Amino acid sequence: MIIKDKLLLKPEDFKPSFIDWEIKGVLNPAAVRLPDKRILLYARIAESAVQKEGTMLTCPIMSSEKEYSFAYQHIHKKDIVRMGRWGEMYLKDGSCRLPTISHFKKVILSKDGFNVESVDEKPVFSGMPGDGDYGVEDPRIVKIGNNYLMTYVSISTNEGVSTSLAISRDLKNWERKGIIFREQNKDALIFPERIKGKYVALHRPEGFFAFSKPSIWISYSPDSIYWGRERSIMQPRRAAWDHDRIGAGAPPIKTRKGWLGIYHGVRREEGVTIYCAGAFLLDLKNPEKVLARSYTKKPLIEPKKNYERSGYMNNVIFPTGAVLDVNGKDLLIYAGGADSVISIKKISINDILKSMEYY
Ligand code: MAN
Repeated sequence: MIIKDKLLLKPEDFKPSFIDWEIKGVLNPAAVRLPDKRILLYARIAESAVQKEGTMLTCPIMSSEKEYSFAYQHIHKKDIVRMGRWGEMYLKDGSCRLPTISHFKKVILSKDGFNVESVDEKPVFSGMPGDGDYGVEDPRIVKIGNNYLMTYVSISTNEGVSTSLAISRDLKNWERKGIIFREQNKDALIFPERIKGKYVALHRPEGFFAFSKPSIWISYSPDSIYWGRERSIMQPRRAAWDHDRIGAGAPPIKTRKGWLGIYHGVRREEGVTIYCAGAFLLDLKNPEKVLARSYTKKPLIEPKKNYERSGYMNNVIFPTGAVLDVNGKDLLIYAGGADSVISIKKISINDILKSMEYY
């Protein structure tokens, strides 16, 4: 199988939000084709203060403008350094829960998906108190009718690691709809069209690990806000590259053979955790029915490149975006590498369909 790949974005391509901050990773982007045929990415920027004595925001958390202004006026000077302003967003020092805080930046790619045309300086989407106090991560965007729907991981003090939904018509102004899949549920994405009148999503509740391993679930909704009729449709497999946990990656692409999805699977081998990417095919009319899946011994993509083997988290390929090439025959997969960089992989859809085991 021929995979054409390219390292697209790395931390040095972006400016940290504050002096004395550093970008630890540029990863796990949403990808969607724009009406002018170029491709838009929402890149996740994970950053933190450089850890040295007296620097600000060692454990950043989103705060409200009111809280920020109060502190600015009333708190002793030395404490002010523990707060910061980030465009329209306000941060303060929080309890140490996450080593980095993430927001999204907009990147425009050429029509072929391989060249970066522009990178926005300001965040296009960040967490806020009550919806990602500890940041937002791993977005997925689909267009349904005139609306763009974005699912993203929101990490909040009271709601933990959940999945939220936001809707936009212009990819700039987002209406936040709140949490759709509650605590310890991520890797959620919505299908690009309704099936039998219902919105369809894949998601990944963590479950009780000793009983069932984290697997891919399906869920339906009449309005994209309230979800139900859930069940697990794909599970980790014994002695496979996806032995320990799996999660849906990019929103599925409609092909004549079925819904083609790209997912990640994790295994631990001799103390090393490895994230690979695989493919699956779901029935067009009944997406609960898994028609095919990458063989247990052969993932679609293994973390083989240097930028996937070493970085913030070694041995990680984490696909979150997939767009059909302008030729209609190839798939452009956008993925995080080692939780540090973003790459593109171009693979022919026929090759992907041939690489799977059919049930
Ligand atoms: C989890 C999440 C992702 C991350 C992977 C690999 O699934 O934290 O954001 O990319 O792990 O570390």
